[in-house]
Amino acid sequence: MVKIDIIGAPTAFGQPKLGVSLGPDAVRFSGLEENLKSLGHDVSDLGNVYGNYKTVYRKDNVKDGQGLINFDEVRDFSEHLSQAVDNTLKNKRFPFVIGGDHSLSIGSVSAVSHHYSNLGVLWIDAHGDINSSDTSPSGNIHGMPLGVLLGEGNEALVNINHKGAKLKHENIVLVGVRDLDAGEKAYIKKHGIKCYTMSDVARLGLDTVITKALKHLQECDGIHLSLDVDSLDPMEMPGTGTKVDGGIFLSDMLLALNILSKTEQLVSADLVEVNPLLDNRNKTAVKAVTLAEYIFGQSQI
Ligand code: HAR
Ligand code: MN
Ligand code: MN
Ligand code: MN
Repeated sequence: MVKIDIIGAPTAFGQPKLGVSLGPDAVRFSGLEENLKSLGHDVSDLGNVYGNYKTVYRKDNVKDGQGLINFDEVRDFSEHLSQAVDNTLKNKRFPFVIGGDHSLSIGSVSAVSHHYSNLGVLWIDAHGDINSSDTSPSGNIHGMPLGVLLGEGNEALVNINHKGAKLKHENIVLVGVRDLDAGEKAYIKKHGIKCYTMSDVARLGLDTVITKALKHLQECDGIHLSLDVDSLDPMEMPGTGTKVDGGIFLSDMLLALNILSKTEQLVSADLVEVNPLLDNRNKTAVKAVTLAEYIFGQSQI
């Protein structure tokens, strides 16, 4: 039995497409809390986190001097989310953060890293999200959370929750990536970051990849899962903002999550980038709930 706090993180400030701020409610309305409860967990939905701004999105996405889009809003939201995640961990509960765009992981992981000094992160995504304000081609902060958490680029983002880098390069594993910018490729190579691309997944199988990833993180005192729904194939998950063909299929992902759910090291998770306005009859949110069930131990028999 896991004591789970569902934390809605409806931020859309990290990217330009409207609708991802509706993600948490679409996932709730698809049965998230009820289904996790019926697996035997103690589940509490804490509602959504909001920052000091009146909205969680902007129609005009404004670049600041450093080329960061909606920087003030992202920083503010991240601080608020990190406080919520901190509280959940202080209460000895599992923060399950539902997005919202992937910039939210700056706030969630920053808080988790304050409680685990050797935190590992399993980042399942079509993208690397390891740009910084220096390397980003777009200025969209949802392409930068891992860069920020590694201490790169804009200092105010790096210092969210507490000062300095939150993760070690050797404690990250990327899985499912198939759309990396040139700067991201160079950074991953330079720092020797463990990265299983979609080609690796095709060759080895996702179950083997996850088993290898867990082996890589075996010395970590906790593991955070950051699951971007665009890691799955767009045929499975149409309701997301940056689709990339050639992704993971649901059956393979469920098998991998089943393996992951068995490790005692898993301490927190994000499920991000569900955008109901881009979806086909809410099927992305419905499948997101299935992913959630498997993260918390659902199996097929
Ligand atoms: N790498 C590109 C950028 O930094 C696109 C990032 C898209 N990111 C996400 N999150 N959807 O995974 O702008
Ligand atoms: Mn992402
Ligand atoms: Mn803290
Ligand atoms: Mn992505």
